[in-house]
Amino acid sequence: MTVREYSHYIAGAYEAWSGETVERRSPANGEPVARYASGTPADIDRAVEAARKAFESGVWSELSGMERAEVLNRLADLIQENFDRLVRIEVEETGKPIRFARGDINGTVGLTRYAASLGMQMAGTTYTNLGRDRTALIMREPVGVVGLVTPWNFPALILMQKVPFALAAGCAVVVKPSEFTSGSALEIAALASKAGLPDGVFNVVSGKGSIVGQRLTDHPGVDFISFTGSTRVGRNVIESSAKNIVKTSMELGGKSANIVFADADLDAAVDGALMGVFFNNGECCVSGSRLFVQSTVADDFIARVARRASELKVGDPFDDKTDIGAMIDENHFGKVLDFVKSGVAEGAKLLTGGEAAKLGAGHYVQPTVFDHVTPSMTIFQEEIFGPVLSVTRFDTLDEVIGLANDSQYGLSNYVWSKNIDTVMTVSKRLKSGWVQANTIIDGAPQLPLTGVKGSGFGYEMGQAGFEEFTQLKTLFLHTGPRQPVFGS
Ligand code: TXE
Repeated sequence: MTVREYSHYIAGAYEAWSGETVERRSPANGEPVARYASGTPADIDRAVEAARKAFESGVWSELSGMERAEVLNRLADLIQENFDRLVRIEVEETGKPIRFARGDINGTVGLTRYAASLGMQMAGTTYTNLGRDRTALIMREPVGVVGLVTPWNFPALILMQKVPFALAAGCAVVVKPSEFTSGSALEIAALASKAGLPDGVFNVVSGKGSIVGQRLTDHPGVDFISFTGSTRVGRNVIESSAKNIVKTSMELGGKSANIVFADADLDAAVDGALMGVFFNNGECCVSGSRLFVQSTVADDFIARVARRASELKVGDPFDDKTDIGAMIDENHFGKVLDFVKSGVAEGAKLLTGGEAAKLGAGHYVQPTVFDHVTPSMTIFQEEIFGPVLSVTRFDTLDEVIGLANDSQYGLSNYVWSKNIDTVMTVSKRLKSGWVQANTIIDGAPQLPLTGVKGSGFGYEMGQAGFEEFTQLKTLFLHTGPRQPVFGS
């Protein structure tokens, strides 16, 4: 296998690099797959300067929405043309099953085309009812130079939940991708240049979070930081933003409830329970990792979930039939297994899995299901970010709302019931930015994602996600003779 090598992408080109590198080994087999420049604060400074220069020159920010949309749609075409290569990079670097990586890259195309259309409709408001000679224009402008920090679980998808929206608004961006999975960001930036994006509008600096991530979020030349990652680092980024008084958007962790009422389509809900926690190896912020099942159907339902989980295929991410691939790295793999141990030690009932799946040099975890999990247990409260399901039984609607909301997080929740009253009542009372009914981890570029509580704030995708990259300026316009205030 050839090892892909990258340096930073700044001002429309890969820079020459002779400094330290970060080596990425495939979590599936331990083989080296990529080498990135291990950036320094000076690299971030150069990238921010390039972005500032491009932004202020107007070469992108002053184009019409139509012109920006043309470039973004060409970028979407180029992503499609490079589909297989981008899918391969995602699988090599993340260890996720290839069918999910294909979904991710397809997702980036949809997000890019949707964002292009929003850019064409970027508009403000005019007030003509303020009285004679008085008009106000509320103008929507790009926020400026944007710092984007992205994680490893959906390297291309989360990148493109941000980048095309920022570009459609007229911003210039500096991206700091995860040090585990920087390949797709570095490739997509070069594709954007090929699509006609002016130099300096889309820059990528690779390297460690504590060095380049920290410098980007501390940088006084950045107007807005959009971060996706852990709550711990998110808090740190908010602290940095206080120094420079810049706006931030935080998409952090989650511990979503997946609630199954007895009157649900139970076949669909069994599949939903599996999808909820085993999709993307369980390394998913909107994972339905806490399953709540109504007692009257619980024994049979939980037995079916556990049996189906035990039949899932764990292994080679490049195999089309694989359901669960490798954990992102050895450290995270160890953390997931420690959570499993805590579940056993704290008295949850292990129904299936619970160990590493021994498959060569990769970091694989068996699909794991725990029953009789209670709110005092670690596995009920902490984001595990692996293929580990916690199951809790409930009797009444009020009881399950209390259980579901007993979490530091509030990103997404799910409810399964054929009763519209149940669905509406539960949806309204759940404390999260997103609720899905009779489906799970579904979505579309038009739908904003946001969190409450420890899951963060700010919007990603949808009209609201686009508006994050804009700001309003009010122009109050007086025409005709003006009545003096201080005499004549
Ligand atoms: O995230 P980090 P990690 C959760 C999940 C996972 C845990 C740890 O629970 O197990 O976080 O993952 C950059 N200043 N999620 O360690 O460290 C870093 O380089 C600025 C949830 O990978 O938060 C990377 O680009 N940036 C989540 C990004 O922050 C810094 C997705 C995220 O890394 C930095 C991923 C610093 N001081 C993990 N330190 C979700 N919401 O989907 C690191 N970074």
